[in-house]
Amino acid sequence: MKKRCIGYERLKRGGVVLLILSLFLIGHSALAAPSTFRITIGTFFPYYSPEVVHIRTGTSVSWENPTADLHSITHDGCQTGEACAFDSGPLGPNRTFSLRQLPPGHYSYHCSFHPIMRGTLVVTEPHAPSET
Ligand SMILES: [Cu+2]
Repeated sequence: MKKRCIGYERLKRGGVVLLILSLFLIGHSALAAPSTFRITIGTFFPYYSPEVVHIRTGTSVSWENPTADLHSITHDGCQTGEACAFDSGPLGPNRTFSLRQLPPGHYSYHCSFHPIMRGTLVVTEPHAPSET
């Protein structure tokens, strides 16, 4: 009788471990595949397509350069002397620049090689009531 009780306890403990393990795996797979917003760099307008992008915090954003030229994704603040939020540096053909964990804000950016190339990235909180 006592032996049977121990066996049941062991089974119950095993079930709890399995439950925790499955929850961990679900959480892990969600982390392994974060959503990414893709922006394509072009030689003609819009140079960053789409030109204006709205994302939620936690969403990654990546810029792909399918052109034959060097470009950059440079936050305007890097040039004006304000806070420099991001700067890809020279991004060669077929290269990708990715950003994640960007704080909420309104980021205007440009290409340091071709100042005519401009884009805007707006990052908002997941439950922000509205944006300005
Ligand atoms: Cu450029």
